[in-house]
Amino acid sequence: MASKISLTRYLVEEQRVDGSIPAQLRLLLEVVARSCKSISHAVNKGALGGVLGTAESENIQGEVQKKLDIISNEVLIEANEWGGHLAAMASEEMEGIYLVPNRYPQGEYLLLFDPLDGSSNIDVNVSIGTIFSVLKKPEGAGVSEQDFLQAGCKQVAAGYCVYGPQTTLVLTVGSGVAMFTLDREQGSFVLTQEKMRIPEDTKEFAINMSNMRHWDAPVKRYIDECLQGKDGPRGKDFNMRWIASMVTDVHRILTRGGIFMYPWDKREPEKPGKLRLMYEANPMAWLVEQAGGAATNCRERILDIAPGKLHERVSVCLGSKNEVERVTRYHVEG
Ligand code: P6P
Repeated sequence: MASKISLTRYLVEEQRVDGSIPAQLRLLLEVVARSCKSISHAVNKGALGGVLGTAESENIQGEVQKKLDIISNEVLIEANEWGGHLAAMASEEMEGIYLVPNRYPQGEYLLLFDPLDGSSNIDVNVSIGTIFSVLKKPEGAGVSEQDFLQAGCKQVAAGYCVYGPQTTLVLTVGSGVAMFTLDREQGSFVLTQEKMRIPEDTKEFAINMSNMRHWDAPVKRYIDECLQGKDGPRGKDFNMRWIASMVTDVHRILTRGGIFMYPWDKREPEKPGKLRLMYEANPMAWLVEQAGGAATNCRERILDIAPGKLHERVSVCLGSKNEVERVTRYHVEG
């Protein structure tokens, strides 16, 4: 039986291949992975751990926070602040950036995360997850929110961890996408798939259909054509999935293909979309592109978008390349 390759061994061997994982970045990724193990443990306890339900607070997004949102955020902050690999962190759950306290050494990386994506699914035992993105801190003394405002193509690492039937960590440092499954007996993440690939075509779309009446015309056209099935212009039947946890919908797409869409709609026309650019769309877009897929805001490549604000939102269309290109074409054609 082939020996199990741990996350640590994978990162060390990748570093030997192309030097894409300097020691400090490897340390950061291993600390994030350990944090995900802790969050998985808390999530798996559920009602037995007294961690379900809402906290008496809202986040910067104006969303009621779940107890596990706050617990997950604290786990990531506490695990990463002392190691000397980070200068600061940013989270969906915090309004401003979190500077590494002066009592700890300052590092050269910036870590951004959605500590627990899909929180509305926590209390009903549906898969949720952590999404993270790593940037290099620009040269110069100190660190500010401005230093975080880098396009997604500047990421040096990105990944997520799904807390589902298995706890699965998916990661890229720019040389493909690798998947690790938590071996609870050993307490370590074990490599279970390398070079994940998204098929260029698909018969499966993921979108919240209840918003149909609010969509822009190109989105309505694309979904309507899918719904017409093999007798329609697409000449094939489509299936639909919507888990309402981006991390889980994206994991399905990385595993078997598909297209995920959360487009702009008329409900809040001043917002470009619901999902956040810096710590949801950017990491997922890089993972998808590294697996041979595509990711746009329905018009332009997500990874090219120059961010203006830390918590800015974006319209998202990602997954199987040929489907994303069709949706983007419909928007550009008008
Ligand atoms: P809706 C979860 O709250 C999230 O940010 C994503 O993980 C998910 O794809 C989306 O929102 C679900 O939104 O409007 O369908 O509940």
